Amino acid sequence: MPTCRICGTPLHTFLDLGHHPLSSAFPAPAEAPGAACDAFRYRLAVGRCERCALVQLTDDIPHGYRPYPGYPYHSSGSTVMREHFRATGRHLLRTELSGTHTPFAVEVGCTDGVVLRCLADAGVRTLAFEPSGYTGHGGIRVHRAFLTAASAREAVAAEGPAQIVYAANTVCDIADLPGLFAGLDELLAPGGVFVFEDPYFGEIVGRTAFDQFYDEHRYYFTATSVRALAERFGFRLVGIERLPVHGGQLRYTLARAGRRPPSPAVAELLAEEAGRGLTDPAVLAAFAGRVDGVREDLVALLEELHAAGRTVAGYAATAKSCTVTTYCGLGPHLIPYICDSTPAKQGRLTPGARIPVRPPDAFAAPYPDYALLFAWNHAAEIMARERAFRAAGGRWILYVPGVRVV
Ligand code: DWN
Repeated sequence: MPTCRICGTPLHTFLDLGHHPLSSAFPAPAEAPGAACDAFRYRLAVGRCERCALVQLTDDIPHGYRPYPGYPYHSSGSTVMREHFRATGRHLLRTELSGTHTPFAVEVGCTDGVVLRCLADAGVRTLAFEPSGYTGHGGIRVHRAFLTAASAREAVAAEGPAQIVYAANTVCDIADLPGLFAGLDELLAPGGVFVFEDPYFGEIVGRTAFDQFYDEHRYYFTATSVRALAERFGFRLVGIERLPVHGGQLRYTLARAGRRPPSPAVAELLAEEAGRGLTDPAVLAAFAGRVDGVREDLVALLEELHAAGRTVAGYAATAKSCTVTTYCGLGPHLIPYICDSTPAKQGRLTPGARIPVRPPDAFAAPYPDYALLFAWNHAAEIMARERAFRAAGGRWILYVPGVRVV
């Protein structure tokens, strides 16, 4: 029986989406299916800890399959995300870093470093812990290591303690959360804070956004589970903000126990989660039923369009699209290609489904009749940019929170 990675209590598995390839394993067309980077499969099932309520993948991915060389994701691929991270930098300067003499800020998993760049431009000393080997950090200093007690001690010896450690879309990926908290304990100044943002499980359930489940996200946090996690490691959840990006995220602020009272927003969200019964078995069973319904509706729509001779392309070969194509059994017969703006994905095939990835300008050459929007979290930005598609008679297919054509 799978057990909680944090407290060892049995997990209640509420969703099993079958066996999936790694969401960032885009093979070259010449790679033979059996030997290609997308040949590896893991079971994509999600469970909730009976004790600390932490929602997590039930199965571990064996060491050696990740991280990937040349990780193909970078935060600045979207105008909205770039502006979100710049605004985050300004927000941290105004709040946690204001009034601090020679402040020192650390980011864990910075990809292209938009937040740290913003802080560095304002005179803050910055350092990123980024083990992936990704190199496009825009000139900020990077320590190519995970944040652990040992790597934190090295940083403190060289730089002194940090006023803030920040992470976006990273904590949910980290296998060794006890190691991360040991690193935070070493690295943070006594009054320092850990601020992190990740997809909110409450939004995943509310929107039936099952495609947020994939190998890179081991944990799906709630205020309730983050409070328990923080307290286990000597910290306290003192702040919560709702963020509209990536389909609905939460930004959590943790301080050392006894250093800062929680803001009213913490108690409010804890009460809301209790009222919703967010991780009650009946609520989770209903969610799993809705996920099945989305699959049925999406497959039926795509088969109907195919039978009617209508053309359909995918838009954005997201990590989320791997979950959708694998779980729904979609391949090139229903989606002959996906257009994506990431050069490292173009000319390759999507993991498992093996749908060719084309550059964005292939979208208009010619336009398909329908476009299945896998980056639904960027819908406003993409639909505005691609308004000529609608003007030419094209229609978008969305599947979150339910399947519909717009
Ligand atoms: O946590 C994670 C986050 C936040 O992003 C990672 N583990 C992986 C990644 O997930 P994703 O791939 O589902 O993220 P996005 O931001 O929904 O999609 C990015 C992909 O979409 C890239 O391949 C680029 C593509 N894209 C595009 O082709 N045109 C994105 C936009 C905004 C566009 O206009």
